[in-house]
This record gives sequence, C-alpha cells and structure tokens, in this order.
Amino acid sequence: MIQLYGLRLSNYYSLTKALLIEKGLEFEEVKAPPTQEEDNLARTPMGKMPSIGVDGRFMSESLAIAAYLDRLQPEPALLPADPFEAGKVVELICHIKLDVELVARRCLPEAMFGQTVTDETKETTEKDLKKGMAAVRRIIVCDPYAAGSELTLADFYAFYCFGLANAISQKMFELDILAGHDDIQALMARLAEHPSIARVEADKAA
Ligand SMILES: N[C@@H](CCC(=O)N[C@@H](CS)C(=O)NCC(=O)O)C(=O)O
Repeated sequence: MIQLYGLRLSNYYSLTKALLIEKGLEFEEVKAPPTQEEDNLARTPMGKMPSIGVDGRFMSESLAIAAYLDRLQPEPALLPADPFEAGKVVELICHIKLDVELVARRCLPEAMFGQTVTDETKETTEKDLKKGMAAVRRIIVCDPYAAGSELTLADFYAFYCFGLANAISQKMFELDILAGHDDIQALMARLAEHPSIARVEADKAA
C-alpha cells in the first residue's frame, strides 16, 4: 500500500492523489504539513508536499511520482506510446508548471497567507505570468484534451496548476489568465468532472 503524505489543500498533493485514483492504486493519506523537521525531510528533501512512501522508501516531486506510478500501473496510460509525443506531453507540463504555476507562486504569500511581497515581485510576476501563458498557448492543444485527443498527465497539471495560478493572479492583479482562452476554460470544466479529479475535489470539500 502506498502512503501519500501532505495536506489536501495542496494542489500538487491533490494532483498526485488524482493520479493514484486514476491508476486504481491502493493508497492511504497521511497528514503531513510541509516542515523542515527531519522526519519530513527524509521523505521530501525540500520539506515540500506531496511525498509518497512505498515499503519504507520515499519519493518527492509530483512529476517523479507520476513517472513512477505510470510504470507501476501502466493502465490507463498517461503518456502516449509514441516517444516523441510522450516528450511533448512532458514539455507542456514543464511550461505549465515552471512558467505559469511557479511564477504565480511568487505572490502566494500575499495572495493566500496574509503576508506581503515587494512591488518589484508583483511587477515581475505579472509580466512573467503573461509570458508563461503565451508560451503555453503556443503548444497546448485542448482538442479535446490538453495535449490532443487523449487524456494525459498534462491534463492533471493543467487542472491543478492553472487553478492555483489563476486564483493568485485574480487576487493580486485582477488578471484572469484564462480570459480569452475559451478552449482552456472548457478543458478546465471538463476536467473538473473527470471522475478521479472530481473525487479529490469532493474529498477536499468534505
Ligand atoms: N515541484 C514540487 C512542488 C511542490 C510544492 O510546491 N508544494 C507546496 C504545496 S503545493 C509546498 O509544499 N509548499 C511549502 C514549502 O514550499 O515549504 C512538486 O511538483 O511536487
């Protein structure tokens, strides 16, 4: 049985939980806030969530965990069989994760935790967010799924990264990063009803 460590409020914890459900794997949730305590660092060296435990061994980073889960339980496949297309899915994930979500995250302390970030941080975040979205726009397909005709890992990253990034962006800049991207908005609505994601979101609200 796999242990999933973290908190339900985390978007990457939620993403990883949705993947475990999608793959039909047995797992248990273990509440573990992000700390710099030794027991947490042993599971996740930056102290972040999520991490997983497998027979006493640990792994952090959602993308690493996703790669592991996809090999552990190949069906349903979340990466295309074609090597180039599989690489393109990971490329899309990298841009969504690094150039949109991680950029918006710079303002997370002010947007969600009552702290303040500098004006310079706000300025560069807004500018870089627009640049990141323009980059994603060039490669995201949304017909009907993020990377094309099949549901892939990129859909899970789209749902959980755009969700957080847009919440931050709207709060900080009154900027809806999905405005004008009707196809991405439609994708987000479709994914919200996808069974594994819907279950994660329902558990979170319970
Ligand atoms: N690259 C990591 C990011 C994980 C991450 O940013 N986790 C956040 C919660 S969603 C966290 O633990 N933040 C607390 C901290 O940075 O100390 C992944 O994909 O798993």
